[in-house]
Amino acid sequence: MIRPEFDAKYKEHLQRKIKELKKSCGALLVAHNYQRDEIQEIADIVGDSYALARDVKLAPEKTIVFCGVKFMAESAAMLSPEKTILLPVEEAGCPLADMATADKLRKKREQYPEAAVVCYVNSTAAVKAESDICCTSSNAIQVVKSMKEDKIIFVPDKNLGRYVREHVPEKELILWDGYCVVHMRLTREEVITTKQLYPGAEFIAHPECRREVLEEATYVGSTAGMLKYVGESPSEEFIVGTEPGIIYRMKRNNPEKKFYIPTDQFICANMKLTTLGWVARSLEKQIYKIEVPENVVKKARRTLERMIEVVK
Ligand code: CIZ
Ligand code: SF4
Repeated sequence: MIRPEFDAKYKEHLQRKIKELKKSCGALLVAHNYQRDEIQEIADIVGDSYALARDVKLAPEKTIVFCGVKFMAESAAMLSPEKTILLPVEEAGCPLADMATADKLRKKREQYPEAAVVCYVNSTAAVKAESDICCTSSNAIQVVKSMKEDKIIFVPDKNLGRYVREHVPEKELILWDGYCVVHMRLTREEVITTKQLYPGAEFIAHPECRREVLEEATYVGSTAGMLKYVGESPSEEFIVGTEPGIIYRMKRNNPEKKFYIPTDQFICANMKLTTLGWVARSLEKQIYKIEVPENVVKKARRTLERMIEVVK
């Protein structure tokens, strides 16, 4: 790092400024598990997209600064229509979510009229509006099992879909050809080499990873699941198969344990677009307000609420 003293001072300056701005406008700052460490340090709540949407709904604050990517802020906005949800960087999207469109999904439905549509939370509001129920990586298996239909169109992540299919063999899953551009990068070879370098470490992975990678894991789950697992497992060392932002909380909760990443190519550029400077700007200017068209909100909210009813 160039000029580390300047960076440390500047970081503190921005964090102080954000705290003051937050206080003066009564805002709540929430951050996804993949956000930068310095954002997680000052966030009021850190979690996965589902926990954040739920906590935003329960919070008394009327203004929420959502440090994450757009589909997450949209879900929070749809579940809390009375609140103002600000996304600090307008361009913070998710390439996986953009791999499915409402139009293409409607066509797929026509092809399989007897099938139900389960959409992963990593999808646009428009795709959620065309789906029957939503799911997250923590509850995808439970949601698919709960459906009365035998045939399920699972959109948009094929890796998570394949993982669910293996756990729910009684259903026929039609997979969408979408994937997370970050999790797809990790190869089995990289995992095997990292395991050889750290023979005492357990490998844990996110279901958005390739199947060959998941086969190497002792635990497969969402970021919330992984956090719980590393706390409960007797292992002292872990190779973490997901975006390394999660390691901030893993370390904080388990200071005596060690965490390794199996590739240096595992950064989600969209998640990392949000910096302290952009958060301060978001609070100062009250931007960017997330607004989902009313006709989309009605149907998409129902899709989210159905998931909440199934998993509660
Ligand atoms: O649902 C989320 O927050 C995502 C994208 C990942 C996870 O597994 O928590
Ligand atoms: Fe989207 Fe993958 Fe980034 Fe998550 S890690 S926001 S799925 S691109």
